Amino acid sequence: MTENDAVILLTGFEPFGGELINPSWEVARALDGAPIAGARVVAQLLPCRFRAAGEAMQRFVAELRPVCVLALGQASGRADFSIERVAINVDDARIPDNDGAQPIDEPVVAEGPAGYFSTLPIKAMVAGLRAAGLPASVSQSAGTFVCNHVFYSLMHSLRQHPDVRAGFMHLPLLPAQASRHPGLACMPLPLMIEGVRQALRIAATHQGGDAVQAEGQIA
Ligand code: PCA
Repeated sequence: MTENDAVILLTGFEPFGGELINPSWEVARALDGAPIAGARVVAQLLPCRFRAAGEAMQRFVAELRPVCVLALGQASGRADFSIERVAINVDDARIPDNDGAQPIDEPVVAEGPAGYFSTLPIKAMVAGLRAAGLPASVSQSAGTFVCNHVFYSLMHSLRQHPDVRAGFMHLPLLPAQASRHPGLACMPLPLMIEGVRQALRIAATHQGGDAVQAEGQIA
């Protein structure tokens, strides 16, 4: 691996909402520098602050010119690798971010489209993870907090570059976190790292259109 290798940008968040750790950053930093499909993973930390995180994501994309981007976030209560389908143009915060900001029904990007779809092969990623014995699903909503804001900012900054595959994956809590929230699902860190490594490999190498398999939900 050299400095000239193609870059896969992998982001994680700082802790928020009273947590002391965020699995998304623990996974991202563990994979920093990893070779995947001839490219090199570059991990970057995002603040859990609406404005700063969106701006940081746009800066990382502009500076690193990645061939593929996967943003990771924590989703308390989710039980598996949760691959997001769509980012929507709204901030609606149930709790304040780490800056104390709590936007309600504000657009991520004024005059931006209502939403952007992930450009990752999300169903091939779900299928590949399951085939490797790892639990995964397509998620129809990344929420309306900082993760969705970053996901939307990412897709907006790449709207003229459809060749760059980009998207978002939520992760469960780590066991130490779940020990303080009885009943919530969790996953050990080594398994998370392995799943994200496999997901990145599929994201970077999958040929053609996405896999065709039903991963929808009935309301
Ligand atoms: N999860 C939050 C923001 C940061 C994170 O890891 C979310 O789902 O919006």
